[in-house]
Amino acid sequence: MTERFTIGDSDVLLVVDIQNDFCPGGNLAVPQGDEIVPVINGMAAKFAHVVLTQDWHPRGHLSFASSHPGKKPYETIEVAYGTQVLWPDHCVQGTAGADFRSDLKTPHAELVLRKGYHRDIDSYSAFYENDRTTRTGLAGYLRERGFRRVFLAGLAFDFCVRYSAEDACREGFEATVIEDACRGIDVDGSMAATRELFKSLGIRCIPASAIAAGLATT
Ligand code: VGL
Ligand code: ZN
Repeated sequence: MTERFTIGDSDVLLVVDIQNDFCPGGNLAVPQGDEIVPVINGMAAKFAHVVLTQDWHPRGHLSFASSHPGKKPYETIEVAYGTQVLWPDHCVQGTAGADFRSDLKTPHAELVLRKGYHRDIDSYSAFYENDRTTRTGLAGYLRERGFRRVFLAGLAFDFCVRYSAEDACREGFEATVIEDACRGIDVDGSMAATRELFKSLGIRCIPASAIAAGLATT
């Protein structure tokens, strides 16, 4: 039986990129991305503290294949900070694709953390941009708020959830991924690589059913 996690005041749910463009019908649709919204809604109600991330790119962002003549989505290029996967244009600031899904019900979310707004740096992680040195400020925020455990859910399992979980761990938080509250893209074996990485870092993957509301949130 899976261990149960009783949620209290030092726990935060990090809901990653539940935006129209990452769901069916969107520009960078994650297969079945919409299916996790009700799972997240149910789980979020058990957390007193919820933080949302929002992928938030300017037009002409370096991660867009359309910014590189002759390149197609899912090809890679070498940029100043290493290899970058090229994506269809997505989550452009102020567009409907960048909006949160209208069925996401997290009215008590305390922070919306936007990322990916530097034109020349992508940002999968909610903590560090893809140069792996520019900080988003989230670690400082979570520390100031006194959180110790970070539970992660959202899109995509093998990109933004993966890097956010890894960095939460690197920043000294206990990171746990709610696996049935995530869906992945799977570019070039990225799903399997993510599972391996989580194993090697001691990041647990648990089902949403293992989350129990504690006294603090009832
Ligand atoms: C994401 C690719 C590009 C994600 C964001 O949210 O996982 N993936 N931008
Ligand atoms: Zn993006």
